Amino acid sequence: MKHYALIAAAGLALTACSEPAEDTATRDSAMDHGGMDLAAPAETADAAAPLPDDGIAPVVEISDAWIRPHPQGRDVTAAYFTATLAQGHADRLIEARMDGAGHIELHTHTMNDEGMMQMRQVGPQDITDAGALAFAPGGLHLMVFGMDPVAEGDEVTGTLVFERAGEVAVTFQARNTAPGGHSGH
Ligand SMILES: [Cu+2]
Repeated sequence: MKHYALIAAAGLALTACSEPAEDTATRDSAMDHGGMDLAAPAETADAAAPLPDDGIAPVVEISDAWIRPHPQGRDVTAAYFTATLAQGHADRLIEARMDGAGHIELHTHTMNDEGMMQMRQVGPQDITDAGALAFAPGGLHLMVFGMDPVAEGDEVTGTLVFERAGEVAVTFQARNTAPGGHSGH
């Protein structure tokens, strides 16, 4: 258990971003997004690789779109969804927008060299017909900045922008747990 302290610190880092439910005692100080342990974006060699052109226009379907209610007094939260290709073989999520939000970044959680979970901003995310592109707690998430607080039960409309499929309208349900009985990892 020699990594216990690091794991505890990682918990705070998560709290600072997208997992605010764990530790209410430290939430208020830790939710300052500017103070979180946010790693610099990594170089992604294939980020600009062209999508294979098979002549089939992709159609993207979105399910299980949800957004965490804002922690009290904060304007940063996380949102999640599952994207699948109903038609076509490859596409790429390049941007997310949400009504009332200042801006939205694509983030993920990764383990750093010291074994701590860190958030970092990532570039466009590819989706293929081999499986769903899942934004879920503990991994990829939309980091939503500057939005008026939402509460459980609210709905927030938004748009996911794909390189080929274009703009896909999405309604995010404000809720504290993932829909469909899936718990976070
Ligand atoms: Cu984040």
